[in-house]
Amino acid sequence: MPDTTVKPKPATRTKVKLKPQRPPLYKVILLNDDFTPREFVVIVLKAVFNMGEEIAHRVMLTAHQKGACVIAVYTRDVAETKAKEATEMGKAKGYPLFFTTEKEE
Ligand code: TYC
Repeated sequence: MPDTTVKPKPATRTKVKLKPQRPPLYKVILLNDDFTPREFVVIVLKAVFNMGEEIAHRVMLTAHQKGACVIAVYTRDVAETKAKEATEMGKAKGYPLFFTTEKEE
């Protein structure tokens, strides 16, 4: 008689390595222009990016001298919302102040 008993399979395990997934981060970049008053740039940096006076002033000067300055890093949604909000503050006053975002490598 053939052996028809069902034999249990030997236990096999597949190791699934779970890599913790971090969301990609986006830089918010402040661009220089020739028209927005320096003090107004400082006001926007303080209001939208929660900077203190000293840091905001230093960041504004860096953009003024170098043409642009990375000011913060956030998840995509937060970066885009803050860049838009800050750009809108300038627009409301008729200034060409501009904040953009860029994915971090
Ligand atoms: N360059 C502007 C001026 O001389 C000031 C300024 C600084 C504007 C930084 C934008 O991102 C900026 N009035």
